[in-house]
Amino acid sequence: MEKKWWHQSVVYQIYPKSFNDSNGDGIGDLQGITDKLDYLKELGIDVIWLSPVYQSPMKDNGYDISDYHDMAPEFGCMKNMEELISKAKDRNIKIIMDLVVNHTSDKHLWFKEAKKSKDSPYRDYYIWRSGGADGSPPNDLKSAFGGSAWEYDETTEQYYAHLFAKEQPDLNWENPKVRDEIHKMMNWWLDKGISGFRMDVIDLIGKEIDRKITTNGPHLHKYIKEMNEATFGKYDVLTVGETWSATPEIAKTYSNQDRQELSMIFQFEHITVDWDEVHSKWLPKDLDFIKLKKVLNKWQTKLGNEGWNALFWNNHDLPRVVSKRGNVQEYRVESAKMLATLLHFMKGTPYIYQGEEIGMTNVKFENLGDYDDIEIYGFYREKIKEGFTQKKIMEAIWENGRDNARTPMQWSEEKNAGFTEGSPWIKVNPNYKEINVAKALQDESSIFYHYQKLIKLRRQMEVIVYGSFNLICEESPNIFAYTRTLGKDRLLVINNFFEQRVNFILPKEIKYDTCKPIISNYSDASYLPDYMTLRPYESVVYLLT
Ligand code: TEU
Ligand code: CA
Repeated sequence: MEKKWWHQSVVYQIYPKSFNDSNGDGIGDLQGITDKLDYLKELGIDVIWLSPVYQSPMKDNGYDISDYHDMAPEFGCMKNMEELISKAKDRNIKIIMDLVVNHTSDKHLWFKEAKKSKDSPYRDYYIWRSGGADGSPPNDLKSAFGGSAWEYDETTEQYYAHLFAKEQPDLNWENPKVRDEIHKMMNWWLDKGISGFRMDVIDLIGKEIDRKITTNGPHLHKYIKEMNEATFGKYDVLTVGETWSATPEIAKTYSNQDRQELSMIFQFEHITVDWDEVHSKWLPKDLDFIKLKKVLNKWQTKLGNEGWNALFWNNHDLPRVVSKRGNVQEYRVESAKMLATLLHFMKGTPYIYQGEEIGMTNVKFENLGDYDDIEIYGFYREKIKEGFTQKKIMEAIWENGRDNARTPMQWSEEKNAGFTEGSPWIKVNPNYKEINVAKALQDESSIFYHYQKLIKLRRQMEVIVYGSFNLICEESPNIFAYTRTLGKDRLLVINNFFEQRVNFILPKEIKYDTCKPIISNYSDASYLPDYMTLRPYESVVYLLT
């Protein structure tokens, strides 16, 4: 496997609407991001993944794009974007853009034209079908946000397909003109100096809608290969596909260097491990910890030299990990650091989602009206229809709703957490006086400095990047421990995943001459790993030689 710059990098995801508002309109913006570059430099990250900043009616906060070549005016203008790219570059920070091309907004010029008549030159940019004899939709495919995946259009008396909201019509990737337009647009952005793309639901673009095949469709890899050849293959960039349906075998088809497709993908098996078959994420089962270990172990060991992992706990669609898997009552700091260490010492490229580095938590709004997310409202409507109680639905939203990740970034204990001078588009988490960046920067034992140290260590130690992974204590119901080995260097990573104290006994086959703890989440970590009692969420990493 050829070494790449992005093997060594740490990526930071920004959700622009919620990051930092520079002009007091209550909405985060590009200038606001530029203003915080020094903060990100201090954290030490190498790459920013910007969630969509393109022109958009914002039905899905920018994942519904109406113009790929211009910025959303609430975020700023092209000059702000160019300045962000160049000021980031001055600090050695690269920018990757969100590429949302499974669908556009219904307000995109292509769709507005396509709707006008069956003869429109843009008609075949989208997926149109006639209904059944009784007027019913072409088939029973469902939208991810609730209801049918087909919307009837009066003008031409046909349905169009939308796997997400009806305002997000799916592009017809079978049309070579569509692929060509997308390639041109991607090259236009690459020429502006961006360093890659995060590809939204890219596993859907090879779909065959009539056969109800959506993920991993027969044309998928042909389209990705073609895209690589026509666009980013000529540049030294990072590409990461969002692929909810990936298994390790599938991951290799994307990220094996010999195949010339993508750098890596986001897989979600460690996220969906507790999802319920019927209600997916909304009414999860209890976590099966052994299963979680098995899943991550599988991903760590199966790719070998034929692929590369993306490592993450959080993104803009997921609840905050410290709320989900940690303990926000008594052990917020300890558990946030443990989760960070566990992830950052695995093999792959780590992604940090804004606010994760200060241990931001889920939010609990009592009124449905305080939520904004289109998915939350779709879920609410559907479950009311199914007869669920209001209480049950609200609890599901508190635990798993996407707005948990989208409350404003908590910068300080000032008004609106220092996010805006005006009134924020979504309420700030009331815990901002306790949890904020200013406070974290003043406290050398904060979660922030733990992340900073993890990033520094990755840069200093090749074993973190390339060492082989070996899970130990597999059967332990409490401990998540593993080793990483490269040449003479071996890392021993020990994490108590829970609150109960538990004994760790070093497996006999692990021998060492010298031993040095390199990072931990209690100030007085043990100096020898041979036998110890792990405290709540205790996490410690040793370098053994
Ligand atoms: O998400 C893909 C997706 O499948 C989500 O609906 C996901 O299942 C859900 O959010 C899990 O909580 C991507 C984007 O990341 C998301 O923000 C967009 O809404 C969606 O695509 C449509 O573009
Ligand atoms: Ca603003």
